[in-house]
Amino acid sequence: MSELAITPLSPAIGAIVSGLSLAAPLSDEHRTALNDALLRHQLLFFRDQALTPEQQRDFARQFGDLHIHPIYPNVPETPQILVLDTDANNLPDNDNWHTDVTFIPTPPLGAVLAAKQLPPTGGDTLWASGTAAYDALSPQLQALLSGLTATHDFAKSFPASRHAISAAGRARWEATRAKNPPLSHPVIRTHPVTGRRAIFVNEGFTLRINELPERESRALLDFLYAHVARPEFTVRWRWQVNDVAFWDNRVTQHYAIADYLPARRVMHRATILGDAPF
Ligand SMILES: O=C(O)CCC(=O)C(=O)O
Ligand SMILES: [Fe+2]
Repeated sequence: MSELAITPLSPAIGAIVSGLSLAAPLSDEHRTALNDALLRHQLLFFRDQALTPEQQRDFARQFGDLHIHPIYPNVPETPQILVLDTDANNLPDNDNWHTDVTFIPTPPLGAVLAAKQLPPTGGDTLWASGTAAYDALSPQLQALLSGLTATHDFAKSFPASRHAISAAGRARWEATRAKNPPLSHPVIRTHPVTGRRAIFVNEGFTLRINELPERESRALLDFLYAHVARPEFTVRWRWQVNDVAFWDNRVTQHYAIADYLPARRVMHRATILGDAPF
């Protein structure tokens, strides 16, 4: 068995893993080691992984069942692989802090993102640790937040104005809307494995804190969004082609910087289903 080297990128979040090809099935030892590293660092990077869509799907599947995104396009023969192919004609829309797919009752456990084509410069991605951000709050605010729930809505990040233009787009959007009515998640979630607590509201999908008047909800959400994004809790990744990122989506948020237009940037994502937040 090859030796894995795991090099942290910051105290709060992120590590680089070397000594492993993701293209072949993992040994039990390597799968366990990656799982442990993911729980510890919340975000893992791998260099020089020229994965086919099938290999990326099969890698991700070793950690759980995969989600098929209702709106984003996918690789037709491998629908579990979502394609983010952006340029001046298809503008990026992930330049906001978000946790993926919190508009379903069981948001993803994690995601595996591969860089396929990159702009000459720009197009970095940032991640933030919701546990580090939670830990840094005062006990008083932690206690206040712990009893609260928030509404999340798919349409906040996938508005009809962008996704319901063509007839086919409108039909898909309407069906997705009907299947995914706004729902509630706890504002603070407990990681099901580590037991650590994390801020679990995000600018991408969260509409409001249910138990508070709108003005208080707005002020508190704005504070939490700014707090999670403090540099102390984040890491910024400068991609190379064939880099792969694997993040724990239960306790992190991310932001894809949209500074590279009109150049093109192509990413492939596999999304691993999770369980109901508590
Ligand atoms: O393109 C990126 O770097 C990340 C996009 C994103 O938000 C995602 O893949 O979930
Ligand atoms: Fe995302």
